[in-house]
Amino acid sequence: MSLRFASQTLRSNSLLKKNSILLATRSYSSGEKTLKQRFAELIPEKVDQIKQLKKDYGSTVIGELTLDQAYGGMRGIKGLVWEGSVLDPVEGIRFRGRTIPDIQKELPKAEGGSEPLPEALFWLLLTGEVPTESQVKTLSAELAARSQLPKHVEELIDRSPSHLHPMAQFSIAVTALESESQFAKAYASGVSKKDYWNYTYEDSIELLAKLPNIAARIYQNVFKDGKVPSINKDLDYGANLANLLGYGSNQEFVELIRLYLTIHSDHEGGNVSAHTTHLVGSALSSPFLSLAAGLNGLAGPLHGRANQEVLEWLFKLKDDVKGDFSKESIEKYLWDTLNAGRVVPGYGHAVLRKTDPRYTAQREFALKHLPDFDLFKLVSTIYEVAPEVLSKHGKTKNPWPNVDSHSGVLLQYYGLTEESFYTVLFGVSRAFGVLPQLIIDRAVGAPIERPKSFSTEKYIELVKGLSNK
Ligand SMILES: CC(C)(COP(=O)(O)OP(=O)(O)OC[C@H]1O[C@@H](n2cnc3c(N)ncnc32)[C@H](O)[C@@H]1OP(=O)(O)O)[C@@H](O)C(=O)NCCC(=O)NCCS
Ligand SMILES: *[C@@H]1O[C@H](CO)[C@@H](O)[C@H](O)[C@H]1NC(C)=O
Ligand SMILES: CC(=O)N[C@H]1CO[C@H](CO)[C@@H](O)[C@@H]1O
Repeated sequence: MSLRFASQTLRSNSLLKKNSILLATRSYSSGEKTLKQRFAELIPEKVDQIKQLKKDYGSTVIGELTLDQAYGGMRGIKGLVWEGSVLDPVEGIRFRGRTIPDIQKELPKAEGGSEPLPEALFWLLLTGEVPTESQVKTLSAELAARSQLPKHVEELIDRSPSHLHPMAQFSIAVTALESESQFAKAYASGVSKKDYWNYTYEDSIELLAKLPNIAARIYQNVFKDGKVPSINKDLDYGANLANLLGYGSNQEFVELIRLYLTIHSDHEGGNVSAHTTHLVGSALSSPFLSLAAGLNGLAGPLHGRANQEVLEWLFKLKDDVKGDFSKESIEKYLWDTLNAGRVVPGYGHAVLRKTDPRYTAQREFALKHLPDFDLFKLVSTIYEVAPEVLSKHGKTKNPWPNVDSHSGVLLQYYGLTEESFYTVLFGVSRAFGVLPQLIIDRAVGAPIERPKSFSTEKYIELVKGLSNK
């Protein structure tokens, strides 16, 4: 064993010890199972279920594949496994079988709050079970306790120039957390495959715990005076994030953040950010490296950045109609957009074929808390007009609004007006959706991912051969 290797192993052992002591004290404080204990109990069932399924149906044909799909962004090809959520074109997303209204009703809430706690959703996505209030409290406390950033990560963020897009800073900071990876250390010390999930779990919690400090440090550096408040160990995740951003004194905003983090978390496994995180993880890169890769995808304008674009479009509309917010005037603006060959941002979807329930949840939040806000009224009028215009236009398969057409307006109302930061909030939320699958992947021994590719010449050969038959 080389010296470097030996010292790495030594360090990792002491780290692990420190951590298991922490966990032991924590499970003392509540008689109930911790998330990690509950997940450990559930794994064997899942492993057996998959083993049996493969044994019984392993060679069953589950779909066909056309050449168009190979060239068309692989739409509709079944080839990924994702336990947390399934998207129905009409009904929208279900998290472990539950719709958004279901989880708003069933998941534990903060005292006095009415929106679900995102850490409760994390529990649900990982186990399929709704946690009790005290189980969520224990998880919130653990996340707060592990929130502090290593010095070198703080320094990296502080040294980033303010013209570097917040998403690029976010990705750099998450990548640099690799120094803390228990998974990387455990792997290097040669732990058994069946223990991979244990360290993936620890890294995932560590990562989630540190995201509020990363996001807030970027926000405060780029847009404010660079001072980041401290985490309050008695608060839930959403309340802490709101505090760190500087909006924690407004309880409505805190509620919005809880809702926002919950509904932006997961939208099946084929989404760029979800798929990328899962793919990079399949090479046994740590959760830090895997999530950072996913965040780089989320930064793209066709994906997470669309919420920024909706807002820019709305502001232009506002200028353009000069105070005339009648349906007629908005209808004209919509046609102007379409006739200029541009898309109506926030409308349309690759899979959905009706109003996105994530849009509806945000609309209901607005109706409750900000019914008279002019930007909200504008968004509402567009909702009355746009589907008909888009249907008449006849191109899009889905004339209904998606999640991004509403999220920015809510943040604007509470004064978080810096659009270029919005995708960072989206990224914090996405971590709640993609990390559970990463833990499950390691627990069930998911292999490295490696689909088959051909060159165009090879595809020509293939289709000619097939159509001659
Ligand atoms: C979400 C989106 C990328 C899905 O793309 P898709 O799966 O290719 O959508 P469709 O199959 O319905 O597209 C068919 C046609 O309708 C057009 N179309 C789709 N949504 C449209 C919209 N909101 N406004 C105008 N035209 C639209 C497409 O550009 C495409 O035109 P083309 O044939 O000239 O290329 C697309 O609807 C879009 O660009 N929406 C606006 C941006 C947005 O809101 N993004 C956030 C996504 S959550
Ligand atoms: C995870 O690893 C630690 C350190 O090796 C060990 O103490 C703990 O028992 C493991 N937990 C599980 C659930 O395997
Ligand atoms: C194609 C697809 O499913 N796109 C989704 C990817 O993720 C964003 C954020 O959840 C969704 O809004 C898109 O609909």
